[in-house]
Order: sequence, then structure tokens, then C-alpha cells
Amino acid sequence: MSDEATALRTPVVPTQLPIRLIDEDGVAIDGQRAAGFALPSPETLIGLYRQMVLARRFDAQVTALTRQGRLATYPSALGQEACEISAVAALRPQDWLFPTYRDTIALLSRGVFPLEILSFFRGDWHAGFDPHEHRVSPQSTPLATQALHAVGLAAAARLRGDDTVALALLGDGATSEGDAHEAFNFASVWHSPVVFLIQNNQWAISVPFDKQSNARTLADRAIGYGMPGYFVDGNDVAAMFAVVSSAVEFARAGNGPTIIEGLTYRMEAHTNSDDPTRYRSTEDEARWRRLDPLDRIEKYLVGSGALTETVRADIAERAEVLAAATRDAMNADPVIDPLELFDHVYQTPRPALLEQREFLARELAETDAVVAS
Ligand SMILES: Cc1ncc(C[n+]2csc(CCOP(=O)(O)OP(=O)(O)O)c2C)c(N)n1
Repeated sequence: MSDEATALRTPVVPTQLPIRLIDEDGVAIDGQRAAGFALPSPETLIGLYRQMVLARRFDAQVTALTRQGRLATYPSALGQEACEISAVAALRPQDWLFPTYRDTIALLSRGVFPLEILSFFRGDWHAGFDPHEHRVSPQSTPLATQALHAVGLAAAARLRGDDTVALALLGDGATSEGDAHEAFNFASVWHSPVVFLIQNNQWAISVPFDKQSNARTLADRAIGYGMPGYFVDGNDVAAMFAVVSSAVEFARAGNGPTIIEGLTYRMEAHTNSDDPTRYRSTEDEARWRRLDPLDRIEKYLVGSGALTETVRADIAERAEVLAAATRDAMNADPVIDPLELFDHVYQTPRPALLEQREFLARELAETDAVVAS
């Protein structure tokens, strides 16, 4: 980091305009908007681009599988790839990611197998992967609860004296929850190695950002909690990666938490059961489609000569292989035991739970008998 960037480490007020390293035409930016952050190397940017292409293809495939009825629900992250991929790329293997239901592509990028991730959305199992193996907590549906878990894990790491960093992903709506405020405050007071990455996709289902908060930006809230805050163009993967990586290393070095707001847009519906035409305009959607984060980095990489046609074709082919593997895995009917629903809830199951288990067991036996007759 440059001296200038180090001085910006304890900003009193986050920048007025989002920090940016590549503009929407795919041109690198110098000076003010870069706020002391340097453009990542071409190799790093190609790696980020590759992950974004895989993530987008995966997301499209999962959306299609959901429409075909293979999944119960799916909250797409289309348009949020720059935030999601940067979050994971900034972490080291020993770090922990605390994602929400929206952040499926972040899990993919962290190396969790598609079938393991998606068994949750199909309703097969509590979480289909081992959180400890990947250092990824189960995707949280109760808003902002994962932020408190991240602080707890980070505080424990600090007490143990190891260099683990926790990164919590939150939506703009989640920042209105009491849990988010408690997490920010505890993290700051305890000096915990946490990065809070708020993906401000401007909508909490049908509630727009300006009905959630009167703050100029969500990054501004960092001032009140006594920690650094950064307002970043969430569709600029170069800026997101530069800022998130420096916040992760800042935390690792013992300097405490950071709030980062990535300004982005949820291009799809909230989930497959939502109809966004009822609350936002097609003009708004079209405007943000023109700011597509994947187009932007591709334009930059092609323009700078870093992305050749061969590399681009190779990445596209890998994305198709991933999509086909995801399709095959999800088109096979899972073998599940519905009674497992009651396992792992309590160490010693409560009588009411056992009663419910017996009720379900009886129902299943009756259904089996009808099918067999
Ligand atoms: C504690 C809690 N309250 C309400 C909900 C219902 N709910 C589900 S998603 C959502 C909107 C969240 O918006 P945001 O945090 O901006 O995330 P996004 O879905 O846009 O990624 C709400 C209110 C919930 N899941 N948890």
C-alpha cells in the first residue's frame, strides 16, 4: 500500500462518490476516484474475470433448474458478481466466510461442490457441505445473524492469537436489523478481525434503499462505530478486490474491523417467487444492465490486451462444463430420509420434537402403504 493509501486507513468520512478503478466503458481510472488504491495485476484481474464467468453461468443454470422445478427456491446474484467474487478472492484458506442466501456463487468460488451447495435450496438437508472443510458458514436466511457469528468467530481467533479473518456478507436491507448494529459495535469495541461487506443492491425485496436509510451511504455508518468505512463501485471488480483485500489484511494485522459498501444492483427478481415489475421500472433495470460488472472487466481486459480470444474461449468452455455437471447432478433424484429433519436439532431431543417425529413417521408409513396397495 502507498503512504497515501495508509493515510486513508482511518478515514473520517468515506468518499462521496464510490471508489472506482475501471469505469463503465472498461477504461482504467487514475487519481481521485481511485482513492489511493492501485489497479490489481493483469493476472489477478484475469483470475477474477474467470471466476465471474463461471459464477454467472452457474447462476443462469441454477435459475433454469429452479424454473424446471428441480429446486424449491433460488435467490439469484446476477449482477452482483464483482462483490461476491472479490469477497472470496480476498480471503486466505484459514479465513472464514459468513454468507447469506444470496451468496451461492461466493460458495462456488470458495470451492464448495454445486450439489452440496444446492441441496439446501432443494430442501434436502440443513446444509449440504461441511462448514469446517471450506471455512464457510451455512447460508444465513435470518437477516444479519451471520454478522454476529462472524464477530464471535473473529473475537475468538483474536483471543487465541491466530491470524484468521472473518468476512460477513450483508444486504442493504439487513443493515436495518438490530443484529447488524450489534455486530458492528461489538466488532469495533473488541477490535475483532472482521470485514463487513454490504452489497447494496438497492432493494430489500420490494423496499428501495431510500426507504431503509437516510444516511448518505451505508459506509458512512462506520464513522459512528469508530472504524474505517469505504464506499465502492460494487460493479467494478478491480476496485472491490483492491478495497476488500486491503481491509482483510488490515484486520489480519490487528487493526480491527472495516465496513465496505459495494454499490450494485440485483438484476434478477428477489427469488423465483418474486415479480419485480410490481415495484421497479424497466428503465431502471435497463440502466443497470448497461453497468454490468462482467461486461466492464471484459472490456478492460480485451482493451488492454490481457484477455486473448484463446483464454476467453477456454474460460467459456469451462463454464459450460460446470453448467452441464450442475444439470446432471441436480437432475438425479436425491435419496433422502425426511425423518433426518429432526436430527441434530438438540443433543437430547425434547418431547415435543419426538412427538412430531413420530407423527411424521406414521404419515410416511401410511403413504408407503397407499403407494404399495
Ligand atoms: C430477520 C429477518 N427478517 C425478515 C426476513 C424476510 N426477508 C427475507 S429477504 C429480505 C430482504 C433482504 O434484503 P437485503 O438485506 O437487501 O438483501 P438482498 O435480498 O437484497 O440480497 C427480507 C426482509 C428475514 N429473512 N429475516
